[in-house]
Amino acid sequence: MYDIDTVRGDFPILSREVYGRPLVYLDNAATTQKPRPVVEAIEREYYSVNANVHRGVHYLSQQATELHEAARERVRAFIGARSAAEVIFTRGTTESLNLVAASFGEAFLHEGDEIILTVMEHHSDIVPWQLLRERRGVRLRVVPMTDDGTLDLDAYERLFTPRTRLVCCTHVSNVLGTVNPVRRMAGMAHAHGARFLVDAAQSAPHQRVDVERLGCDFLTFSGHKVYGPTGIGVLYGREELLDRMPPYQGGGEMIARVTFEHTTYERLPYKFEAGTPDYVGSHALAVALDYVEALGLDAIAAHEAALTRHALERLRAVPGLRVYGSAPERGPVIAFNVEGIHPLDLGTLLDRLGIAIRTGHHCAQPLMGRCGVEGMARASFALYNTEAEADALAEGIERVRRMF
Ligand code: C6P
Repeated sequence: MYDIDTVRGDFPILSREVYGRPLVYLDNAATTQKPRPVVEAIEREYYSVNANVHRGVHYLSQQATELHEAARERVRAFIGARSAAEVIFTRGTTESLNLVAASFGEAFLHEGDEIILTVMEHHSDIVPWQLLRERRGVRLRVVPMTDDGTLDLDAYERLFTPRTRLVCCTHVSNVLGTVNPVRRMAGMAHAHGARFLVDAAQSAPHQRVDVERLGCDFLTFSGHKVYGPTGIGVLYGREELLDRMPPYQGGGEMIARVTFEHTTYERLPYKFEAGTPDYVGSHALAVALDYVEALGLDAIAAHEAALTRHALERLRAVPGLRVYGSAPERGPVIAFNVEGIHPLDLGTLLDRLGIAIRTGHHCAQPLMGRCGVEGMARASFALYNTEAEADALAEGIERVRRMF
């Protein structure tokens, strides 16, 4: 187990106050705070290396390019991809998913083809497929879940038809915390000749995501949820698929040769990276991954699991509080409502106590519908949270309850 005080010392923002109270930051599923090495890496690169990548013959450009490509290799190792050509830098999970929808859709999907999603997908893994449905006439089918927040795998199996081409599934639900059995689900998809995409936005910060072990064809995650900067994210794709997919956007970086009559494209991964990339962000993301790996993903997972157990125990003891989702395997996310209190009021009043949680539909309105609510409150934990903070949350909720 790592030393939590030392860890917290790496995150200056955790020692600030809001409304004169110590900050209790429990909105980590939305975005995580940044450790010093990440912020310092950004400062260092802008102050001493900054130059555009892949273009210049000059020293700084070459150095910036080396950092950017080293970051790609860092990500490759982090997700266990076979080749750095399979790692595409994007703006985040949302852009990664839109890229797959546009480009895989263009290359492989035709009218009447089917895509399977799950009822617990984030809007980022729903709307791009609906846009594709409008363009291409594909059909969307949805895996239901049982009342405890577990995907119904029998129903999943029954959704496959000879027209199923792709399955897209979140690894960990950003609302229920459910860890979905994506390895098994990928195997089932492959048995039906379909491809499998894992949205790892909520898993990459908390557990090892190894693309070979998971057996997925695509995987997406966001830098800002894994202690890196905003504006950088990753799309992993199998090389043989990416090779057959057309570019997503056109511009500099992604071309081999341009004439007005005809353009040829760069090799992977550059074919999918039009324009100046966020080379400072990629380097800072690599530093964030170094940070996480230095602490150890297993140690982080153990810390967060113990914390989530403790928080669940405390929250379940609050009268009138209902936790959504009780899947046996869960990530450090707890969504709940308290009888008689609107989640927005709860969030606003907790904020006055210095406690930051998220409230609303969590960009998962179909899931809200399945749970029969408009919105929920949600606490989500990270590697720097403590049992004392979970206690502060439970006590804060009790205090708000007494006001109603
Ligand atoms: N969920 C949350 O508070 P972006 O915004 O592109 O970095 O990530 C989108 C996204 C995709 N999939 C899942 C499972 C997610 O949880 C998210 C982001 C945040 O739950 C913001 S809505």
